[in-house]
Amino acid sequence: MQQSASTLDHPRAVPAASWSVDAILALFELPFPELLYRAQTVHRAHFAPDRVQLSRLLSIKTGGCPEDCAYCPQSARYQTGVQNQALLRLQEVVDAATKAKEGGATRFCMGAAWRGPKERDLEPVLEMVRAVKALGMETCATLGMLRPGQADRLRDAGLDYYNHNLDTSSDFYGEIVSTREYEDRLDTLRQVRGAGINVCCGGIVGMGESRRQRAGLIAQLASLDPHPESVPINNLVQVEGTPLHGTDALDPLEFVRTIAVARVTMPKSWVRLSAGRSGMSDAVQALCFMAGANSIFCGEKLLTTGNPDMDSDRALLARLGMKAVET
Ligand code: SAM
Ligand code: DTB
Ligand code: SF4
Repeated sequence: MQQSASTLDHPRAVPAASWSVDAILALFELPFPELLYRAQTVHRAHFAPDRVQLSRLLSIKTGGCPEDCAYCPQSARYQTGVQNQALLRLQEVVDAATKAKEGGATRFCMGAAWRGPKERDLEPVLEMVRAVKALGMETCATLGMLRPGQADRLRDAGLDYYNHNLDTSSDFYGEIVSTREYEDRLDTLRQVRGAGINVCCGGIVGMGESRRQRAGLIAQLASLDPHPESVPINNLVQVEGTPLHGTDALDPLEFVRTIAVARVTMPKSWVRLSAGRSGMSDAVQALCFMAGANSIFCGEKLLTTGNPDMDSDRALLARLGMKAVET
């Protein structure tokens, strides 16, 4: 069995099937019906095909980020009109989580525009995690790179998931981010896994990468051992002022293929149809579910950009005869 150099080294790790970039590229190149058939077959072996998990995002600290991620409206380097907002107060977070739970979300994900949490930032976030957990929701945080010991403290506070994306393939990464290395991302993922926190890790497509580079991203994700429990696949949300604004949009069917390839290569992971849904037709979203997506972000806002509101998602799921996962 081929193991990639970046395979996570953790005692709970079980050997995963190995996928080379070429093998994944070959999946991308299958006739569309064949690829969807394979993805459906894998999906149905592990999940009910009519169920969707709902996660809700909240930006707990917005804008003014020192990093230079070319897609991100929250980088201090780009003029995007995003209003900077210091860390929210605990009660604001609890109120948002309560509302999210009432709306049917089972997981609440707190995002901060940091390179990584400073020591003085972590304590208030731990309180937020404790409070959201106490509401009976799954907790998730995405705070940037973690330093040794920080993941353990998040786990002890009750953090169920940590989101940290690889974003793209290692050979395209340098075009997108210069302020941190790919290896830094893998290191944070090791710390999360090492603390026993579930890993939420995916990427963004539609950033001008090639199909081979999309295959490279999926290969890297599928080489994580064990696979991430959640795999968010984001379609770039183009925000004016960011360097990637004006990039040629990805063919929606190529987005569906990316979802299908993620499903085939990571059979037991929750694959999330993530950012970019506002720009997608209902029919494309339905194809994503057919391709094995079984999770979405719900509610009218992601972190700083828009997302379909709960009413339109309820209507879409009803039209498709699909149901939200409860707890
Ligand atoms: N600052 C932390 C970090 O970068 O790890 C956490 C928040 S950051 C906004 C979380 C993720 O959101 C990024 O890794 C990226 O994958 C995704 N993201 C940010 N801007 C996006 C955009 N315009 N379109 C799609 N996904 C985006
Ligand atoms: C993920 O993969 N996508 C989410 C979440 N993890 C943190 C973020 C999407 C952000 C889209 C742009 C914005 O709203 O600022
Ligand atoms: Fe900062 Fe995260 Fe945005 Fe990068 S993706 S600029 S680290 S908030």
